[in-house]
Amino acid sequence: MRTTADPILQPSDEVSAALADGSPVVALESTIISHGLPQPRNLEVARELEAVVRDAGAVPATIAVLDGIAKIGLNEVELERIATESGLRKLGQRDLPVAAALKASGATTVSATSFLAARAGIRIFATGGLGGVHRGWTVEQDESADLDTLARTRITIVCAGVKSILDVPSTLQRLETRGVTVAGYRTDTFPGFYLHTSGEPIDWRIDAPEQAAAIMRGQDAFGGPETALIVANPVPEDQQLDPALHDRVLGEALAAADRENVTGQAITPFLLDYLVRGTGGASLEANLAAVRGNVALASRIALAWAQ
Ligand code: PSU
Ligand code: MN
Repeated sequence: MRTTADPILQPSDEVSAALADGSPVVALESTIISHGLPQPRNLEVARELEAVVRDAGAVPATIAVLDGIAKIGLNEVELERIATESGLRKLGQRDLPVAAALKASGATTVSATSFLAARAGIRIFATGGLGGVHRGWTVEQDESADLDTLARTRITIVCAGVKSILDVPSTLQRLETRGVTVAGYRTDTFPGFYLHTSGEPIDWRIDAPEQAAAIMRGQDAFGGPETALIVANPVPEDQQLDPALHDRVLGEALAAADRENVTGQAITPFLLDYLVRGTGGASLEANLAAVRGNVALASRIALAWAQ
């Protein structure tokens, strides 16, 4: 039996030390590793992303739940479990207490990772693309829990926008309604995940990591609801997925999901996997380019924030 004295939230020694002395820390999620990328590439990527953070002079904190404990910062063995263990759950924020109670293991989505990072005292988090409002939401009501968590969690999330499998304009509208701050990084339009741009305009543009840190200080100075800051960082144009190929394969993927009745938590991994296969791996390269860029930028913001 776990007693109340047992910590349910366990930062690694390295992360604890960095947080204690105010050194820059960047949170990384694990669902992208376990459910968003194919094996064996996913383990390489998990290691590579941590290396990008370290090279920038910050400490990586990959977050996951292992045997009921929310781990903030994984060691090599734990990272390998996330990448290779079969039957690993995909945990949103609402799943965390259940996983803890049942001593289950799972990868954390943006919603669960943001929540846990903020609880642990980490302010900056990098991922690929956020979840959001799904196409067909008027009927299915499928909207990622990522959005709700970002509306009540003080975290800065660097991402290449929201996944292009989603209804992007409706997602932007939800972010506006829920009061989530959005700034484009060196762009005036919202990025399109695999694509450099979604074509949707955004209101604010920043051009330096220090500006992101200044916005964060502004959030704290104003106080009020603990909302997130989304720093929307596009994949470089020369590394994006070919837009015509993207549109064609995404159309097929959406039709296949419909035909096979894929719903709920399974839909995002299904579509991403379909795109990887349908583009001969090109979507994977674009996804990775986006994530790498986001992790690098998040590290620079973490350095500016730690000043
Ligand atoms: N970014 C990626 N690949 C991913 C994800 C993000 O490049 O697989 C994951 C994140 O964990 C995000 C989740 O929270 O997809 C969204 O899932 P859903 O639509 O079921 O909320
Ligand atoms: Mn969903």
